[in-house]
Amino acid sequence: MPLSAVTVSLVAEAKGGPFVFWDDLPAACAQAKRLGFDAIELFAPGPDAVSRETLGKLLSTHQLRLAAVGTGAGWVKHKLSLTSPDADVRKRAIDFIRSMVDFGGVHQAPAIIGSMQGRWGEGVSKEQAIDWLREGLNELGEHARGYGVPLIYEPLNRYETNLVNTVDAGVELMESLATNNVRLLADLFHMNIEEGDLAAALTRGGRWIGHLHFVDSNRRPAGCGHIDYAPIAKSLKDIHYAGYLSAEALPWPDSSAAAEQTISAYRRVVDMVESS
Ligand code: LER
Ligand code: MN
Repeated sequence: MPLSAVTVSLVAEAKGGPFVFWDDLPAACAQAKRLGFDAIELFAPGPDAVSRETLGKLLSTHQLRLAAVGTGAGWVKHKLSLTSPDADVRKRAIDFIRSMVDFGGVHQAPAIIGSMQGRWGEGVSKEQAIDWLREGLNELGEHARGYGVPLIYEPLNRYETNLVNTVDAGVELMESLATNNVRLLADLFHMNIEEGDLAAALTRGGRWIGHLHFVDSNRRPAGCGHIDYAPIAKSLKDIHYAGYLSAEALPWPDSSAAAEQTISAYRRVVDMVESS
């Protein structure tokens, strides 16, 4: 059965982005627990944003798990990308993500590569960019293995990357890797833009789907847009999905209401999974 998670951002440069809770990690953990979430997903500025002890204590006090950690700050703060034409930038991108794998790994949480994948163009061919992306995923996927967690790779919609936009393209990339320790993130917002049929894409993604961003078509909390969750629940059952439905959604109309809306939508989806 899928588990529930809610996002918390501590990244000032990401203001306006699709994260439910902002800035105050202890308050976010208390509220996540009060509403019945299983976990939080943390978008942090870097590996030193919260000490291992502080985060461990918050998680244990509130009996929450860490679902995943985002690495997007490497892009929004430092403009690092795995496919930059500049070898030094690519190296610093790998180093940053490795430190985020360590940051999450000690709490048994995987790191997510989304915006740090970058894009091809400006002198870099698509083939070259995909080769660099593969190299990064192979190295970082093997590093994550040391913590017993996968590395999570996220296809994004066409306005955010031109590398991999769909679940099918993501599966093709996964199958071309040397490591077997990378899994796909299915973000329903990106999928709503790129997929013909969300549920069918999830079914084709099958065992490669390792994490899910639970959100609606307009990036508001699930239930506030036009995504039909019934066929999605059926697909999740068919692929035996036991990962997180993690709310990466706008804090709309505000953080508390978005979290409450998400947990009730999550419960409805779990009911649909059970009864499908
Ligand atoms: C970005 O649009 C996104 O969906 C994030 O999860 C990746 O950084
Ligand atoms: Mn996402």
